[in-house]
Amino acid sequence: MMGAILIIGACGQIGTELTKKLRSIYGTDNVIASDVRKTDPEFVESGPFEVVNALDFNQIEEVIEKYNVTDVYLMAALLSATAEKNPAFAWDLNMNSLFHVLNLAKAGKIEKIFWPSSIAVFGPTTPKQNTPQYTVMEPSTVYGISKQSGERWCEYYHNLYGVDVRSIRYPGLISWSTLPGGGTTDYAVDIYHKALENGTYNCFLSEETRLPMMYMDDAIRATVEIMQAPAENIKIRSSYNLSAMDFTPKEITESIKKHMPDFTISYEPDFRQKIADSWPQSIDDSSAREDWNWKHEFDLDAMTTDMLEHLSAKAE
Ligand code: AKB
Repeated sequence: MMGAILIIGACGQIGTELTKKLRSIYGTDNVIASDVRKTDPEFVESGPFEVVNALDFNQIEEVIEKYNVTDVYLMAALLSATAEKNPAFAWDLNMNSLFHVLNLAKAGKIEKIFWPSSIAVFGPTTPKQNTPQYTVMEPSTVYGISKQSGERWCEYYHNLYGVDVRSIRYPGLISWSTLPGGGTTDYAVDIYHKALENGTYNCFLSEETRLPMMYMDDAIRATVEIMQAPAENIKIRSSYNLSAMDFTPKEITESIKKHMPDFTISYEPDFRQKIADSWPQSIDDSSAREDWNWKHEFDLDAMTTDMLEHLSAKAE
């Protein structure tokens, strides 16, 4: 029988939304949010919350025992841009937090794990268009190397120890309610904020940089759906390609201009350009669509309408 759910890294961009969604499905008291520190007091007080350092095995184990946790969502990680600035810590956090939960599952203390991977597992030698599920993978960022290694370990723990671990390669994620931190795709969130605040945006990627992206509503639904799918449907135990849309800074600008004709953009590529250039431009996610019926809902224009509506309402 399913016990409580623990979200590690619940205060981050995905964790915050995921906590709300899982609480609406399974009940507030059954979903334990945790993070290395208490951030937004409103969020922290909205349900059970524990301070947990994802690098501390004993802390994770104590919370699991305290709440009779069966399902863990490990969302704590350093993203691509931040990881390049602190490679040793990124490797430590991204790998050892994963080993902790995999080992807890191996020991029979938890039943199911969600662990996010990323399009960053691909690299400059990967086919860029419609990147297949199985292809050349030579990531050139610390973040990508950690995610690719993590995928291998997930599959290994599943094959050797029967650990029920499920994973998605998230593209860039865009949401109105929570800000991202330290990613290369973050411009696609910031641009909406700056459009409403200043009517102009200075982009750190060049205008033709095409990247795979997804609206947060779709990403959260995918996460819930892969975890709810019968175990036999999850045929890939490394991580699933997942896709919704792909666009360039120029195209997102055009989409915003449909609502705000005076909006302007300038371009000043920085170190993140090289990271973006090493990633796929679009993703083939037919395995996710076949195995557990994945279907996206939001395209670029639908996302822009929803983002601008919510951000304008929030500002009032
Ligand atoms: C990042 O830009 O680092 C992340 C990702 C694509 O995993 N959003």
